[in-house]
Parts: sequence; structure tokens; C-alpha cells
Amino acid sequence: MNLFQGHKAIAVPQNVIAWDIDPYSKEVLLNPETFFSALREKGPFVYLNKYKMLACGRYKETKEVFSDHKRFVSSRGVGIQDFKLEKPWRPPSLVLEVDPPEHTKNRRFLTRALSPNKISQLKDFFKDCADKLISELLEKKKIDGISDLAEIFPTRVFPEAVGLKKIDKETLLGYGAMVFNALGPDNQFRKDAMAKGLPVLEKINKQCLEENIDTKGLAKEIYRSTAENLEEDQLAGMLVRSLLSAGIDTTVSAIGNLLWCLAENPEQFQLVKNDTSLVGNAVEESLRLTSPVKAFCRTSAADTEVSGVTIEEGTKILCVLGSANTDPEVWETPYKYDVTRRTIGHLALGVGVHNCVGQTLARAEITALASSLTELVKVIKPGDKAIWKPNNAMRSLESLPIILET
Ligand code: OVV
Repeated sequence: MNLFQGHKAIAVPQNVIAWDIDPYSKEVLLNPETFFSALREKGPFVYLNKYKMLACGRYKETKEVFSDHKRFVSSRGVGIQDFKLEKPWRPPSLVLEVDPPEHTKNRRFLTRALSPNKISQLKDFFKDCADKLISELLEKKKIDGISDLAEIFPTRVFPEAVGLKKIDKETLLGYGAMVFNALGPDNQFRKDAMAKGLPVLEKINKQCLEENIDTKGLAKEIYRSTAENLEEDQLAGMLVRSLLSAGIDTTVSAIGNLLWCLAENPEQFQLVKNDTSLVGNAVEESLRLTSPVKAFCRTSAADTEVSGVTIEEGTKILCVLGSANTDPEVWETPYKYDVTRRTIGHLALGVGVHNCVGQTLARAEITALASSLTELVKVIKPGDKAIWKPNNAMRSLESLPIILET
């Protein structure tokens, strides 16, 4: 078999357009909408010449592939590399990178620890922290939405909510960058993230151990609920690792992208200020429009067919969530940030058995911050040009100069 970037190099399927674009390039990140539109126009699937795999970006097929965990598995990795053919850089996640029935069993521990009931107990804490942070930033007036806000809020509230004793912002952000860049090809973004490697990994692994976990946080819940699983002493630690992998970069990006939406669309911010019942939907709409997790792959477990396209066993499919979330077949004026839009059905948090298990926590954090903004800030204005940060799987900002007015 012909391997390419760790997966089976497939041939161009019949009736599928072969395309030279590099979806992992900085150019695509800087201009994702052009890429999304072209991807959808070329058909239900395209063949990526550069990576010898498929990609999809129409809502229908993206949802179909994501919803069918039997035909399109996660256990072979959700990046470009096929774990059946190559050893992954870290032991696979017990939730992200497994299929049912193991997935079902493992995920249940996280579902319990992150139940809406547990998360609602954190709401006041999130809101107090958000109010405090925004009040501080209002003194500065001109801020960087990323380094002053998006990176600060989750790295302050998340470790405390989870019950992490001694973890620093750089370690959490560095690990997130590794996890998400590792999903792409071995390009410069992946190499740069991995270069920070060992010290970060060691700290993260240590942090997952029971002795380094607070008795009050969500991580302790995971240790409690897995305690009867004596045959798997790594289980709880590995599930805590999932929280650290998926809980920081995602919310940092989501908050940065939300600020970008609000700064670029001041009339939408005013709509939310005038009717605070729109706060939740303003958050959902920013998730839809900017899809912080740009794309995840699936691997076909057997020869199959979707929308008339033959897909052979072992095919990697890049499912471009941001494109599905802006498909004009589903979304009117898809590239407009509209806080009154019906956002139900967006795929920013996935769909199917692997849909984001931390979404209640993520929403609680982001909504707390959005509420503080609408209550405390009169106007959010762009200060200088936003700078996007290249990443193989995230759509996020490097810097977002904004002006907050009271
Ligand atoms: C959703 C997600 C992203 C990254 C890592 C993980 C999950 C994990 O379980 O490690």
C-alpha cells in the first residue's frame, strides 16, 4: 500500500474533482470563505492532490460523515494520520480517538463529571471572574482581545473549575497547540508546536495524576466515578488529559472569535445590549460563523458510498466544519454575523456520538464573558488590524487590537 503523510494514498474517485489547494496553508486560514465557497461548489467531495485524500464542505455530506461513526471511524485518528498504519505521537485519547463500544463507556465518565447540574454550580464563579476581568480591562481601554482577554479568561477559570493545582497558562496553551496542530500534515505549524514538546508533555501528564488534583473540582469527579474500574488504572488520568487537551485552545479561540465578530459588527453588539436575551444566540452565531475547530478527519472503515461518490476503505476525509456552517443551502446570507439568526443545527461542536462532551462547560464560560461584555461595555471597536494565527485544526487569532468604551 502507498502511504502518504501517514495514511493510505487513495486514487481520485470517479466524478470527483481533483484540487491543488492546501487546506492546511496560511493562505486558506487568512481567507477561509473563498476556500469554503470553492470547496462546496466543486461537489459533495473533492480530492486533495497535495494530500491524496478527500475533503467535504457541504452541510449535508459533512453531517452524514460525522453522524455515522460505524462507517467513518475516529479510532484511526481524527487528523491526517491513520493510527492503524502509523504510531500516533501520544497514546490515543480514550474519547476522541476511539469508537463505540469503548467510546460509549469512557465518555459516560466525562458526561457525568460535566453534567449540566455540576456546571450550573460554576456559573456564578465564571460570571464574577468575567466581571472582574472586564472591569480591569475597561481601565486600559485599548486592549489586545487575545493576550489580554481570550487567553486570560479560560486559563484563569478552567484550572480552578477542573481542580488543577499547579498549572500555568503557557503549559496549557502549549499543549493545546500541540494537540490541534498534530492533526495536520507534518508542516511548519506542526513542527513548531511539537518543538516545545517534552517539558510541556511532562507537566501535563503530571497534572493528570490524582495527587495533583484538588478535592473540589471536576477532575476529582472523574477519579471518583472511575474508581470502581480497577482493571484500568490509567483511565481517570487519561480522561483528565482529555479535559486539558480539548478545554483550553477551543475556548480561547471561541472567545477571540466572538470578540472579533462583535468588534467587526458593532450594530450586532448593540442589538444584544438592547435585548440581553440574545446573549446566548450571539455566542452560538459566532461559533457557527467562525467554527473555532475548523475541521476534523474521519476514516472510512470499509468501502462505501456517499452522495454517489465511491469511498474506498481507509480513505481519510477532511470534514470542514466551517464550510458546512456557511453552506448557503442551509444558511441565508451565510457569511453575515446575525445575532437574531436561528443557529440550531450548526456543526461547530460536532454532531453524532463524538459531539463535544464539554459543550455545557464551554458555553457557560463563553456566555458568562459575553454577558459581562454586554453589561459593562458600551462600545467595542476595532483598534488595529486583526492577525490570524496559523494552526492545522483551529481557526483562531494571534492578536486582536480592540477598544472598549464605557
Ligand atoms: C475534542 C478534542 C480535541 C482535542 C483532544 C481531545 C478532544 C482529547 O480527548 O484528547
